[in-house]
Amino acid sequence: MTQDSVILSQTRAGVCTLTLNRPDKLNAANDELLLTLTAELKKAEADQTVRVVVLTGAGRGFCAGQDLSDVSGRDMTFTEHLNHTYNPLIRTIRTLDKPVISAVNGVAAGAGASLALAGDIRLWAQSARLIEIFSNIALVPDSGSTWFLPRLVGYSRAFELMAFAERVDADTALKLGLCEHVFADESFVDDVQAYAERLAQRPANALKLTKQALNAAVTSTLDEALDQEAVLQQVAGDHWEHQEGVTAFKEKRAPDFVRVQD
Ligand code: T3D
Repeated sequence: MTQDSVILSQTRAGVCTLTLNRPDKLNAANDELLLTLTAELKKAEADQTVRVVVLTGAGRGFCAGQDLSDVSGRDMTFTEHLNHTYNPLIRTIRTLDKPVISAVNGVAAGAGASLALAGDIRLWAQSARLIEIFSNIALVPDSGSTWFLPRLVGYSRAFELMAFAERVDADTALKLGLCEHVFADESFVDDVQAYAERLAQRPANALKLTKQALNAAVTSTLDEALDQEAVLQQVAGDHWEHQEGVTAFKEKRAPDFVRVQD
């Protein structure tokens, strides 16, 4: 991978940072970017040294959605294109067995907004903004926005944001629950890395199962969620991490979920 790649990948202290790298276009997504990003996520999933994945953008944008200069003369329908590119990407993020942080460094528009929402955790820079911009070009929100946004802000607020393509700034995003933390622009990269490294110290197997349980629970009944928890709790309870957690509690020390191995 070179500095010219559409996705840059760097792993440090268990944190794999994948950077969308088309800064001149605010990281607008072409097929190469979308397919490479999906492949890099799968690589990070398979890499035992990676415990947390961070998605972010190079330059002043996070992702301006579909590259509009790349669509004319396309030999796929919209449906085919979404099924070929965006949908596998969003599914990969949500089913990845490691936490994915959307580190929204700048504007996130259209499918870029969906990408910003798709992370398990969303960290924003103070100057970031999110725009469900699809209606400006008379399209329907896609790449998961119709699923993510109403679950976070409610149906009517989601509809309003989509209908008017309103810009949501970082303070509003925090109030609405579109992000968990807002960091200063100047220290954003370091603050995200520090947060991700903290997350990387947590028990990886338990977080994998927690992600699985939460994703299932969002669309299940309480009964189904209780059953699912009971199954996954057995898997967690049989793992060495659980032993380490209990032993550390009894020995009155901090658990070490990284150094202790299977
Ligand atoms: O399968 C399918 O195709 C359907 C899927 C659809 C998914 C979607 O994402 S639809 C939505 C597509 N995205 C947009 O409509 C956003 C278009 N961009 C904008 O409206 C604005 O750029 C922003 C509001 C995001 C940011 O505005 P601003 O003023 O901060 O920046 P800018 O000056 O507009 O953009 C900077 C450069 O990036 C500029 O290039 P230039 O003039 O300096 O050479 C601009 O053309 C380029 N750029 C920004 N967004 C895109 C883009 N180039 C291509 N495609 C873009 N989406």
